[in-house]
Amino acid sequence: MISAAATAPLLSGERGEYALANGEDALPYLQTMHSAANAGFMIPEQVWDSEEPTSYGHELGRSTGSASSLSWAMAQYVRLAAGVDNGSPVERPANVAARYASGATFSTPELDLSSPAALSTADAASTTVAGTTNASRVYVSVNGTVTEAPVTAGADGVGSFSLDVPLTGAKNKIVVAGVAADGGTAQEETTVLYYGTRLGALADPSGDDNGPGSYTYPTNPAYVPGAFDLTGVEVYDAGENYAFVTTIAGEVTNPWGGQGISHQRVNIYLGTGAGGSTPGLPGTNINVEHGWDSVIVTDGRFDGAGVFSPDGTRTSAVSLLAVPEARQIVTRVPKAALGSLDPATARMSVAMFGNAEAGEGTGNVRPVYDGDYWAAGDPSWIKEWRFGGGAGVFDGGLDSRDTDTRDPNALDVIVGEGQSQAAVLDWRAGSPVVVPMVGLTN
Ligand SMILES: [Ca+2]
Ligand SMILES: [Ca+2]
Ligand SMILES: [Ca+2]
Repeated sequence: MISAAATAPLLSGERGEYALANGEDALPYLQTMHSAANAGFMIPEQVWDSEEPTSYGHELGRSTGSASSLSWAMAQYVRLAAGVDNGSPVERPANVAARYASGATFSTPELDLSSPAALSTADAASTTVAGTTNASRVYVSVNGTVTEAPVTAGADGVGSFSLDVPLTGAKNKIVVAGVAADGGTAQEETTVLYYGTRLGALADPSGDDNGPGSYTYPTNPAYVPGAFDLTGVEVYDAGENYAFVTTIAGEVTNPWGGQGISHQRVNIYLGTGAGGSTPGLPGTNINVEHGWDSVIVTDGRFDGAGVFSPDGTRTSAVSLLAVPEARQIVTRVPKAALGSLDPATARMSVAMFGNAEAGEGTGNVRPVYDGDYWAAGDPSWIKEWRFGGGAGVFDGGLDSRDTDTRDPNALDVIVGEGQSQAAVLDWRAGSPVVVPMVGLTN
């Protein structure tokens, strides 16, 4: 609200009330507010507080063009005028005065949380909040619902508490407050995640978000390091849904206002492991090791997310939840959308792409271009907005926008035990490359 060279008249009113409460003359503050009013006696939100001329024509002590009148400022003027007339502020909330104006100081109790661990994922819809404190009372809030946790007295006045609390969402904010006998307080906060019953996970190393070893990110700073670096996928049974939790090494950012995410496009292909190598979705430039029945697409933009069948039909919507604190992207998939496939026993291929707008590449997948072409940056937007280190150059006449689609557009994939991603994604050795199907482990 207050910029470098503008000031808020209403704050003069607050200063005036402070002066009044200290037995000082508050009239100059009232006059300062009065002077800021415009020709219609309306007090603005901000006035210019500098002699420097501006291209906007602002004048010292006059409105910057902000809200006039600002009802908050007008009300403050009336409060101060009434206070000056009264000889003291006309309103002083008793609880606030008792806390801050009595001169009393309060103790800050010790409060240590031993459980739950910050950003841990609970394996049931409840968690135990436990710790030690010398406070006389402890309150636990989960997503705003408050319960008192009984404190058991211990040696040296340090007691303990332990309370099982229900987790009511995926992301559960837990606030623990300790209240000392004199009313002093201490507070601790933590977040616990809950996605359902864990079915298993796939792990991936960090630092391999370079496809076959040569791929580079677009240079625009929106593409933060690690944005396409898979570190794992965990799968949870959540009643009507499965939750597929993709974790990345970089920050989960959303600069373009997507549904939780702006950059990533994750494909998780599911099948029974039967059949031979089968093409992935158009634009991916990959094959999947075996036949697949469904692919879960996680993408925050252009209505790109959903469950798709091999013929490209969207068979189900999915819901996305970004959990930046834990670098997670959660995709909830209705169980019915996967038919008889059970993720606990299915085989799956996981691949990370950069998403694209219509017209940037086939199937909302961002293309990868030749390394030298990309590095030359001609035209300059190629380097800024596309991936390099692959094959081909931009051609606006092609649906793929790419003269060579032998190279996979995947930045990172999950490979099996003993396999090398660099070898798996090496299109020069054979194209299309074949991404392995793997099963969940615990
Ligand atoms: Ca990785
Ligand atoms: Ca290419
Ligand atoms: Ca990998």
